[in-house]
Amino acid sequence: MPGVTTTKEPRPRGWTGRLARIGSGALLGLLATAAALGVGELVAAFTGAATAPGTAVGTALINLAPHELKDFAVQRFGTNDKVVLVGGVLLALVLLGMAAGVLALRRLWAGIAVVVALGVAGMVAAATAPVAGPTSVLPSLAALLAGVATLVVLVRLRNGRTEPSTTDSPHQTTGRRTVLLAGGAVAGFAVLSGGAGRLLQGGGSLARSRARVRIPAPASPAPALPAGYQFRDPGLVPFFTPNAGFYRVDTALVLPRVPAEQWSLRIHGMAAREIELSFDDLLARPLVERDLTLSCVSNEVGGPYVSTARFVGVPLASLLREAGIRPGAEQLVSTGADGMTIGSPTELILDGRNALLAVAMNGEPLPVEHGFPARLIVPGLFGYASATKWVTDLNLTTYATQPYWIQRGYDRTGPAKTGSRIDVPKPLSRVRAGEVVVAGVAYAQHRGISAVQLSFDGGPWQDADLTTQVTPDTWRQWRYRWSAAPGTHRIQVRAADGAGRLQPETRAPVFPSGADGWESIVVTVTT
Ligand SMILES: Nc1nc2c(c(=O)[nH]1)N[C@H]1C(S)=C(S)[C@@H](COP(=O)(O)O)O[C@H]1N2
Ligand SMILES: [Mo]
Repeated sequence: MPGVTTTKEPRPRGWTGRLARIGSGALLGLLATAAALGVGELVAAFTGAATAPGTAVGTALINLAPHELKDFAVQRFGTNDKVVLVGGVLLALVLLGMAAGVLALRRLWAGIAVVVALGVAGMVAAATAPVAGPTSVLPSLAALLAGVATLVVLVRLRNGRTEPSTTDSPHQTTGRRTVLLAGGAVAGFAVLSGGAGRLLQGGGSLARSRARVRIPAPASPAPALPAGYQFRDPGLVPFFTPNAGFYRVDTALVLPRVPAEQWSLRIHGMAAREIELSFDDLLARPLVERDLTLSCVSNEVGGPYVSTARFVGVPLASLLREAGIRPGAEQLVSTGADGMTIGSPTELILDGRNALLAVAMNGEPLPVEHGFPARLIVPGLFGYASATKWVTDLNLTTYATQPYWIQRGYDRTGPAKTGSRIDVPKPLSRVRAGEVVVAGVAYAQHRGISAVQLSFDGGPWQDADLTTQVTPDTWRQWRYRWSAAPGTHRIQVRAADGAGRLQPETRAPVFPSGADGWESIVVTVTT
């Protein structure tokens, strides 16, 4: 280190000295934060992945966020919104931890106070989570203790090295080495504990449970697919969305891990008798297989949060009737293992539609991200009002009970809105003049689609060709062969549902009941 031999001043002088001091403070803080987070992950292997400090804080932020921010995140980052959130939380923790280190070199107690505050924030977040248990605070508590201990030890070592009484060069050299060794040990410990924690949290047990599940043949198979149910033009999404491509929207930062063997469903509330079912009980019942389209209230006009799959499950109405629905049970409030609560009108579940407690999707047990081992799906309702994943509890109740999204101001019923989307050509793309295929999907779950129309450059509306309707619960693809002349053109699309009701032109935002408006794209036609 330049200047060490000439200076007698133990305190850093000038901006280089100050900078060096800030740098080593930040490094100590970073190490303390890493040790804290590592220990937190390790303890969370026993208390549940959702209770790890960073995850608990992230979850709390999701639940506190105003809907505008949530909508923005879903639209801007899509399914990546969680990666962005967790990254942001970790970055904030690391920066605050570094600040704690810098403070601690001056005043140890001040640095400790920051670490304690962070740990307490984690504990509060974990304790107030929707699925909090008595042990939920332990990872953040352990992280707090590990963070403080690391900070104290490293600061003592580091300050000991530059104490006025220890400025002799030989002493300094050993001191420096000790600090470096201690720092390295802390870093190694953080990586090991964090890595072990993550490994243990994952565990192969869930994958094994899912691999063991055998879904019996449905007593009522899906009706045969009619001829012409699908167009196959390049760029068009297939009728059945593959599971890996099925859109995913939820507030779960870590996927709930519910092995089928441990799953049970409780049906209670305004019911004549309470029912509890195991997964085997469920599979022993007559299963039905249905093709259903699901969409998200957060989907913007022309957006990607709509998909279709072949589901197998138990009719929800039969389960509720078995429990004996008492008069006045207006709403079924379902709860997922992530603590999510979703309310659906009882009347709609009972009106004969294919409301399912689903266990399989496109020929396999539900993927974990789509609700393994069981989820609800009620055709005609947006996902937030019907499609509870990892469902474990069905409560027959009144509208006085306010589920998650209703507390946040969304529409109480959540009917899925009619939508239409242009998939080819892509917005702002260039196509060659001549015949150009314009194609996409349109959906109005449970009402069906009766027409899709296109307008070019504000001209008259033209009918597009439609695939054969599979069921009113599924989307239809549409296609139009356009004679494209060179230039820049605007293409607009609109659909009419089964009752002939056109999508409204007036734009509506996602909040509080789903977006409205006609999708419109601009393409350039070249000669
Ligand atoms: N347990 C649970 N279920 C949930 C959610 C959730 O956050 N947690 N999100 C709902 C929303 S808003 C939608 S749109 C659908 C999406 O289902 P998917 O991810 O399988 O497409 O799940 C619904 N079910
Ligand atoms: Mo949604």
